[in-house]
Amino acid sequence: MNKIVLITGATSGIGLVCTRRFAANGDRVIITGRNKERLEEIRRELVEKGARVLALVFDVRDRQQAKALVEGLPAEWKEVDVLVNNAGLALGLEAEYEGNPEDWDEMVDTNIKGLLTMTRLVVPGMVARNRGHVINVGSVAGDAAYAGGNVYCATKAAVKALSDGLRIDVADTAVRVTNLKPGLVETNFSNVRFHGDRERAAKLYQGIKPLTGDDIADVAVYAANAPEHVQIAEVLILATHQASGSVIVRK
Ligand code: NDP
Ligand code: 8X3
Repeated sequence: MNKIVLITGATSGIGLVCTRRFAANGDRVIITGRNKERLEEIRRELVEKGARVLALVFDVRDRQQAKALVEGLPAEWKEVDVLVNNAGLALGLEAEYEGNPEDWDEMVDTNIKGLLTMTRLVVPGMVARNRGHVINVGSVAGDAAYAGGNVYCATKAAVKALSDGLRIDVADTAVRVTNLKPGLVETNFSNVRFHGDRERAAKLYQGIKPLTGDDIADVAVYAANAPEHVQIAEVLILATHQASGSVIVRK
């Protein structure tokens, strides 16, 4: 059955590929992000291919704006079936005692509080309809800290706890909760992490074949289309030569 899928951070990387894949599947997609022009380009590209796409421009850290836009969805877009909580970022790779408090705030506000805001806005409708699916993009970084990962790893450990907590809270309904935990995926992630130092970012993906957004979207689309009695609760997806957050074999 075709679904309504709301994806945060749909302008780049994993969120963008998930958008394309769900749209190609015939699902209606609500794409959200901060970059109005990019969202409009993506919307137009997909609509030209026959997809049904609605764009909402907001920062997940802005709770009032998120609330106004989600509550103001047109009636035919209101019944969101799948929420992909993807918007997120890492900033810096410094030791915890040398980190930048502004970077900490942005990671916590986006990766934890933004995800919670979206969950709070969308899941009550799912519970009322006794139908729905929340796909949180966690990370291998949430399984164990790695050098310099400190606050980012903590935010992704929080995504694990929030996914597990929500799964308990909706266990008496047909709503499903998935925590997708990718390892190294080549996206804009490391450019953002290193504040635009593209050379440093590129080095991370040298000597190893990293995952792509498609590898993650494969699992998201599979989980969203699994039979109703099947809940893909948590998936760790790693490149073949990555064994954990800190063990990556480059050749
Ligand atoms: P990208 O940088 O390519 O994409 C991140 C997306 O999140 C962008 O669309 C970005 O929008 C959006 N975003 C960031 N902050 C906000 C905000 N405050 N409000 C709304 N949107 C925001 O990285 P990825 O695709 O790799 O990252 C997607 C998710 O995957 C993140 O949660 C990340 O932690 C997670 N992840 C990534 C891995 C990787 O190796 N790449 C591995 C494991 C998990 P904008 O362009 O406006 O900044
Ligand atoms: C992104 C993967 O290993 O760079 O969450 O933290 S990692």
